[in-house]
Amino acid sequence: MTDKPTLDQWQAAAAKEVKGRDLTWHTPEGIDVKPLYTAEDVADIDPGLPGFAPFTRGVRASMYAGRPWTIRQYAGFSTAEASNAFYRRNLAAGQKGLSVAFDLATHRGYDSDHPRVTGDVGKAGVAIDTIDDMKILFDGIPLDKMSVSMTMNGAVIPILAFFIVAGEEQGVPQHLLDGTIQNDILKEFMVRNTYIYPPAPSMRIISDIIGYTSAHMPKFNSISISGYHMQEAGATQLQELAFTIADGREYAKAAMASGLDLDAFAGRLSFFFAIGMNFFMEIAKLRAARKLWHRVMTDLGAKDERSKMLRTHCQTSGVSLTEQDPYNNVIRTTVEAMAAMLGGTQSLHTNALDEAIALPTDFSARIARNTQIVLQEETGMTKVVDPLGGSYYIESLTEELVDKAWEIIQRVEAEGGMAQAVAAGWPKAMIEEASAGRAARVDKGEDVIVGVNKYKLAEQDPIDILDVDNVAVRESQIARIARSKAGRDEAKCTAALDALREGARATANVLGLAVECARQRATLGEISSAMEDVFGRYDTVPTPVSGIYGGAHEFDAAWQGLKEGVVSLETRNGRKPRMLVAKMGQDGHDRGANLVSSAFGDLGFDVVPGPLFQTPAEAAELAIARDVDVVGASSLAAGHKTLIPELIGHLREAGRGDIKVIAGGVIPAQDYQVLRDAGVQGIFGPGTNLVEAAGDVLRLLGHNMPPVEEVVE
Ligand code: MLC
Ligand code: 5AD
Repeated sequence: MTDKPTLDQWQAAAAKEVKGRDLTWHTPEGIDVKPLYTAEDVADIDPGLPGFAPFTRGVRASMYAGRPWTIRQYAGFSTAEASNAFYRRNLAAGQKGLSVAFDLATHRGYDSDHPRVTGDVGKAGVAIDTIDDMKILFDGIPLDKMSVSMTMNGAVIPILAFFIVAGEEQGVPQHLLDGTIQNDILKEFMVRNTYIYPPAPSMRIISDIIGYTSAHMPKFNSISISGYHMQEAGATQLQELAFTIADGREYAKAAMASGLDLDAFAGRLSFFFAIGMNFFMEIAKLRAARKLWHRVMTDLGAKDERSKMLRTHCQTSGVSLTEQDPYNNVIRTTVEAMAAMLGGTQSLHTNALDEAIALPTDFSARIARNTQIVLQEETGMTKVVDPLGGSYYIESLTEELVDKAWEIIQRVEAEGGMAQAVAAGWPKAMIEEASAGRAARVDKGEDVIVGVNKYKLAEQDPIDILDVDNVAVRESQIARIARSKAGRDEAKCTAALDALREGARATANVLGLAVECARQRATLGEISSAMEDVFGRYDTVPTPVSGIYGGAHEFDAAWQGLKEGVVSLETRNGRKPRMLVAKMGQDGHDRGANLVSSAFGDLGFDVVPGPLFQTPAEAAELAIARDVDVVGASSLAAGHKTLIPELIGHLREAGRGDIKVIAGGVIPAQDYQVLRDAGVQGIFGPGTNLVEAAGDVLRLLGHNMPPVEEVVE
């Protein structure tokens, strides 16, 4: 018998094969992943058993062998009728739970007839103005049988009130309502930006909801503490993990401070994570999250083991998907879905292949849904609980993530908790730095994205996409608001709204009062503004990071050429080229805008980072007041066909048609001609290389320079 080979012998053999090249993978999380893990790496690790503390291996003993995860596709568009029909088709085809996407007007507490939301109604989700819309949304869907998730954070009070009353009018008492409300405001202030009120009253609203649901809705998950949007905004998986657990801790503390007993509500706190392309890191992240949450809840004094279970929904990563060669997205989503299941998720949304440019069609939704059905029903993968448990790599990575995340969570605690940290701004800055670093690696070809920076197609065939006619949706919503108002008892409605306003001023539970407003047919906008009268509306100013994108390109000839171009424009015009990065409508997705501001700032542009939520008239006014050369309109929520032409109209009316307008973001090729006809002079879709885009902008501003060499072959 030969002796067993030693680790040193393996090391030598591997080094010989690769001629001494270092095979360590330095991940963005700051983890040095080795090319081999062995029993030595896990000698001190005992992950325990599924269904038992600390739940590293899963929250249920039988996991998917007993019941598979819920196939819960997030959807919503246009009117309540159209979304209801879409839900019913999907449920008939094998979807198991519902998940409602609301339009941005609804998110931000505006009725569809509000002048600030003309470009947003029905676009990125369904428009809900009144309890009548909510009833239509769930028509024929029994709310005591179907679990419903609603992604709502800003206008969470009117939406949850409408849901409760829709159940009531369907004959379902609130204690039987099953579902989840997102209700996670801290990440809104960090990355998603659909907040309405300032942080303090927003935190009070969350405690009110936790208090109300724990008393009256025992089956309802009061919050979905979300890391998803952090990863979408560019966070590393470690940042996503740490900040999400820290957010959870903050909410639990806030609810306790409002007088609630931890074990009375903790079992209904739930979570939500993104699952991107770093396969094993994602699996380890979910396992680490469960272990960390158990630790945090034990620390806070929870007694009931169910209070310490981290139950989560996952969604495959939208930002990992591409406009280019879009069928590759099916592959990416499948890989991500497998990571979510191997990590032990309770519920999953798989993205559609047209994700980078539009909302799903029936066709793309079918493939997305079937990705999960095939995994559940054809592969046998659900038969064994936590099949990767005991893997040297997975167990070791799980522990490393636990330790590294714990350090960040401790830092948050030391600085007064997550609400404080969010107010101080450092988590957002950390995420934006990670985002700029990732963009630089992609644009330089260091991080490969197939079809975008490697193996590019010579020609792209556009695919069929869903287009929502927001003018028609808006008109039908306005008509329904009028009908709803005509049928109500004005005096009772006003009295209910007055009671809500007074209750907000005092310490009453605002959800309880809003339920009465919903019964009296108050609209979403009316309920929101009754609270706004007391709480105020919150605004922030973007603060793009600097030096990261430019720093990564410092030694590139193309980048140097661009910087010289900027200097020559400055010499010619007597001032730096000036660009307004505009965000119009209720689209708060600011990752693209922040990246552009920061890269162009690094190049030497004078960048005016426009505030979120401007109307086209306000953006035009700001462009003129700051005398910019070019406006870059960033649109990620489908309002571009309405908002950008309006902006150009306002510039022309003011005699400043000379200010150039370019557009960037989630803009399908089908819309390019409409925008060009309206006067847009450059369009930059998803996956745009910022170095190339900057060359185009310099040429547009009159700098005579050759096309920038392709950075990546
Ligand atoms: C589960 N059950 C089992 C079992 N597994 N019972 C016996 N044996 C097993 N093996 C039981 C559970 O205990 C539970 O009952 C019931 O079955 C349902 O299972 P679940 O595991 O709780 O799943 P689910 O109901 O789907 O709830 C999952 C959740 C929830 C807890 C994560 O919060 C949820 O559905 N979240 C979805 C959030 C979402 O869709 N978000 C979209 C965001 S999109 P009981 O009685 O114990 O409850 C977004 C994008 C954007 O945000 O716009 O920015
Ligand atoms: N329908 C389906 N999916 C949606 N998403 C956002 N809005 C909708 C909608 N109305 C998904 C996308 C996006 C993520 C935030 O949620 O995947 O990346």
